[in-house]
Amino acid sequence: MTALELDPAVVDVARAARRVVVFSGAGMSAESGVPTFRDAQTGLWERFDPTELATPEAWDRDSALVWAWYQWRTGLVRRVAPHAGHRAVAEWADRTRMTVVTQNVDDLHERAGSPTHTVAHLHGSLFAPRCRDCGAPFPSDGGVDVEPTGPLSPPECSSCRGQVRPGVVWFGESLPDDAWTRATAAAEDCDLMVVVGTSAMVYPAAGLPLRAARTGAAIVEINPEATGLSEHVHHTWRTTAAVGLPALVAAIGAAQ
Ligand code: BJW
Repeated sequence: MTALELDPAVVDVARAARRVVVFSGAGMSAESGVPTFRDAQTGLWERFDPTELATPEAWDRDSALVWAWYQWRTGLVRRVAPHAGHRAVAEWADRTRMTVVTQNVDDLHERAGSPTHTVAHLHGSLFAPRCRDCGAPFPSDGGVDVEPTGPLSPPECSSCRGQVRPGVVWFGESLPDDAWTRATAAAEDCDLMVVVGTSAMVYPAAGLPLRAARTGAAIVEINPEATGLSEHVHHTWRTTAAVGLPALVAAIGAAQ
C-alpha cells in the first residue's frame, strides 16, 4: 500500500514492534547534504563513472584518482550534520530493540546518537581507511575541504609500507563478515523493518527486506520515489527521511 500521509496502520505496527531494523541507504543522508548515487541529476553516478572509482580494478588502474575522490567525499561528510530523521532513529532505539543496518559509509547515524554497537555498516566507512596489503587500520585525516582538482597519492601503511585504501566495499568485493552476520540475524529476527532511502538495487544488501518479510516481519518503506521493492513491501510512504522518521517516532510516542 502506497501513502502520501502517515498511515495509522503503520503507527500501530511500529508501536507493537519489539525488535526493529532500520535499513538505510543514501537517501537517508540526502537531506544532510550528502549526495545519493542514483538519483537523477543529483546522484554521484550522474557525474562520476562507478567503474572508474568504486571497483578494485579502478584502484589498481589509478589509486591516486580514487583516493582523491574518497578524500573529497570524506571531507564533505565530515562537514555536514545529522538531521531530524537520524535523531529520530536514535531516539526510537531508547524504546525498543533496534538494529540500524546501513549501506551508508558516513557516520551520521552514530553522530545522531545511535550507539555504535547497534549500527551495522554493510559497505564500510569513509572514516576507516586500511592497508590494502596487510589490512592494518590507518587513522583517518578527515578528508579534504575542497574537491581536489587532481590526483592525491594514498598514504603509506605504517606497519608494512603498503598502500592505504578507503575502508569501503567496492563492487565485486565481499561485505564485512561481522556486519553481514549481524544484519542477516537482525533481519530474520525483527517484527518490523523500516527501509529508508535506498533504491534496493545493490546486492546482497537489497535482499534483506525480503529476507525479513519471509520470517514474518512487516516491511515499511520510506522513500519519495518508487523502487523495485515498493510493490513487495507492506506499506510505502512517499516522503523523505527527515520528514517521515520524526513523524513516525513522534506518533508512536503519542500513542503510548
Ligand atoms: C530519499 C531521499 C530522501 C532520495 N529521503 N529517500 C547481478 C545480480 C545480483 C548481484 C550482482 C549482479 N551483478 C553484480 C552483482 C553484485 C553487485 C551488485 O549488486 N551490483 C548491482 C548494481 C547489480 N554487488 C556487489 O558487488 C557487492 N558484493 C558482492 O556481491 O560480493 C559477492 C559478489 C562478487 C562479485 C560478483 C557477484 C557477487 C558489493 C556492493 C558494494 C556497493 N558499493 C557501493 C559503493 C560504496 C563505497 C562508496 O560509497 O563509494 O555502495 S555502490 C553504492 O550503491 C553504495 C551504496 O551503499 C549502494 C546502494 O545505493 P543506495 O544506498 O540504495 O543509494 P541510491 O542512490 O541507489 O538510492 C537512493 C534512494 O534514496 C533512491 O531510491 C531515492 O529515491 C531515495 N531518496 N532522497 C528518503 N530525502
